[in-house]
Amino acid sequence: MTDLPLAYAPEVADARAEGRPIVALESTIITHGMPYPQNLETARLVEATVRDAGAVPATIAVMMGMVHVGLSDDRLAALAQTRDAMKLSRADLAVCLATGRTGATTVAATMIAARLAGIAVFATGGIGGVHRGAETSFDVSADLNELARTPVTVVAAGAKAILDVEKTLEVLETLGVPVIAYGQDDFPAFWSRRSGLAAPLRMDSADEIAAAHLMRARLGLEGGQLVANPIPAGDEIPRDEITPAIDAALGEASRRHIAAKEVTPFLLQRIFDLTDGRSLDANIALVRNNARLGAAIAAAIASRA
Ligand code: PSU
Repeated sequence: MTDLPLAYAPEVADARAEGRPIVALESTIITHGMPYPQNLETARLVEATVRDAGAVPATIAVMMGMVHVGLSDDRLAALAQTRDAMKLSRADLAVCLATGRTGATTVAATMIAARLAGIAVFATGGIGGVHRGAETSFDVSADLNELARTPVTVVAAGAKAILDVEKTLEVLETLGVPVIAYGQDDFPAFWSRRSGLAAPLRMDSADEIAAAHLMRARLGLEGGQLVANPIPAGDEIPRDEITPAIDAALGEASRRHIAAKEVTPFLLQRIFDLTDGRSLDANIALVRNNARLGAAIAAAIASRA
């Protein structure tokens, strides 16, 4: 494993050596999910949240031919201002490394990097999924396939409500991915606590989720777990309030023929504009909430391992 192109931040290297809990964090949310400077402030805040919850944060990004597992504050600040960072998934990770470009990792690429680094838990905002109209566009995020193949527990606030959440759940079921709602029966919808769709599984403690993670490894099951953690009640934008903004943004994306990797960043930006920034406040709150739960799960895995 020594010749892997991985560069560990000192605190992550120490935590690995000592078997202390680590939570992987992605970087597409920084480069493509939020505007500067809120993206940098949020990235720092999420790292601090993981530390306060007793784990070590490892923000993952590709720079200078290496997958950085844990970023120094200088590197984080540089990444947050990089306008042409690649948005990396399974398909383009190796090309970015081989050509020395700067790349931000999506859920899929962060899972790959976390597995290579021996990190069991990864916290983010919302996974990619099946886009609306996928029956004609075939636009399905590579995140779903990655959840089926790579054994990392991903904590997210469900799937972004810009997606076809029902079809996203169907595909996850087909792929054999455990979708575990945390503390409620409903699958959460990112900015809102409820999607109106039941999650296939429910768990109420980080310890049980850790036990299920370790049990999958004992059984030799490939693929990860999706833990769907609802946004805190005080921070949510209820579904009937966010829906008009989502519908307007989707209409605009279709009129402007926005496609492929551009769709999610475009919609997030438009919903930010249409809600006067309220969607960003909710996004920050839900990511921090996921970082806290991720730290608790990582701690429970470390204490059981
Ligand atoms: N969570 C957020 N904001 C984001 C993302 C997650 O709060 O921008 C990113 C993740 O990197 C995820 C990506 O993998 O959105 C999904 O992109 P796509 O729909 O193009 O697969």
